[in-house]
Amino acid sequence: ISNSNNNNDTSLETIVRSFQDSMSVTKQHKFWETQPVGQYKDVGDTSLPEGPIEPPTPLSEVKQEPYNLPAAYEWTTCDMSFGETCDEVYLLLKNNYVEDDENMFRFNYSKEFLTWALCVPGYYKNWHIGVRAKGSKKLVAFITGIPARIRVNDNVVKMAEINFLCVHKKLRSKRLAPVMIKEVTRRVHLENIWQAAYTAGVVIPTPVATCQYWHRSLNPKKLIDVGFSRLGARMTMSRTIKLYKLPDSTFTSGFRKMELRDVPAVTRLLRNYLEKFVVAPDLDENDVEHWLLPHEDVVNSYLVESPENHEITDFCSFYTLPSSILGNQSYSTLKAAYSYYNVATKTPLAQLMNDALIMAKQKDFDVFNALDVMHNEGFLKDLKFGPGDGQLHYYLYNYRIRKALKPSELGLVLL
Ligand code: MYA
Repeated sequence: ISNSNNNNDTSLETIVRSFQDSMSVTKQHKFWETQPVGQYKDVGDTSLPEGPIEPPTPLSEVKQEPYNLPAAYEWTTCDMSFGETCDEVYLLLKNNYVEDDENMFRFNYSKEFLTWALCVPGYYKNWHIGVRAKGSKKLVAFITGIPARIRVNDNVVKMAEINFLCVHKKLRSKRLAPVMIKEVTRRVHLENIWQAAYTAGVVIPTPVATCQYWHRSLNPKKLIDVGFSRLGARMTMSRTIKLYKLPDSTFTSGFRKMELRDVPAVTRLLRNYLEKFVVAPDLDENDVEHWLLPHEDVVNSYLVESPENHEITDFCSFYTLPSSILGNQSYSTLKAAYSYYNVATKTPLAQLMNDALIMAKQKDFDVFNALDVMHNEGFLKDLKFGPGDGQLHYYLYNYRIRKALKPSELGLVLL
């Protein structure tokens, strides 16, 4: 999670953090040093081959029983289609999941969103893993995997996307996370899948890319009131409101909401676009229907249909991820839109994304966030996005790439 209080690299905090990040390669990683991931000692060694770090083992050699948890805890499979379980997962994450560096905001994924993010085409229910206290049956930890085909350079690799790793605040620093990671790994291996992709705000061995969040204010007064952003130098509130004002309606003719009948054309557009990146998902029509068809309060998608020949030439999308505002008298929720997949072949990308901003404003979002992945750098500054203070590191498990990627070489957005 990131906020707009980017201090242009002068604050003590920023200096300390960049120092810590540069020192993180000297930190010990008792767990990660044992895993088939890029190790710091190998950074810069271009003689190592690209691809799997270790070969698959025969399925009969994969451990058949779950890893041991501390005696007071037990594994549980979280059936997200079961209302009560979905409620428990929702509450665990609402109260214990990712916060910004200053602990002002915490992600508040909705139940609808969690079900969408987890019950994907071909999902495995037993990759939605919980830990309960044996006595009270209270859910205290969670980790998930979903299946995906990810292309790295010329190879399409079956992978798990790992997300929603969460340990209750009262159980932190007890080495529960490594057990959970090993257990999800075991269950992924049982499906004969040997690679994974994941993102995290922390630096561990070894990022394949480090991206930055950018933020575009839609409701600057609220963002300033809750401490998400600050009034710029020589700026008044009314000048700031004027600066971020957007038109009431979109600009591009033929711009409309995506519909079910558009799935084949959007799939073609997206597949063709994602070819340009080193790491990107390999999406078929089923995936596009699941991930990109508009879904109220979860994902919004728009496209440009040429008024002349009805060709679909451009596409943009964003997902809904509110954050709880911790300890503010007047506001409890920050409504944030996150840029997802965007493709411009005819409309200028900045114009397309300005229309996305207008739609987000119409839908009452407070802020529009985007990573500097894909071609996003081409519109961020023009559309008045500012750099955030949060970084997001991308990782691959059991897959080496020769050198770190630039954010613009990534064609993958994880939720
Ligand atoms: S990223 C979101 C992570 N969640 C949060 O930030 C929510 C708030 N925080 C927490 O709930 C806890 O602090 C967590 C750690 C659960 C994060 N990714 O149990 P510990 C390592 C990977 O004592 P705790 C997301 O969901 C840490 O470096 N490793 O620590 C993607 C140390 O290892 P080492 C992490 O604070 C997750 C060890 O854990 C992360 O109580 C991808 C300490 O364990 C992290 N975000 O709990 C997971 N944070 O000593 C990897 C800490 O070696 C998937 N650690 O440094 C790998 C692929 C698996 C599938 C493979 C299939 C083939």
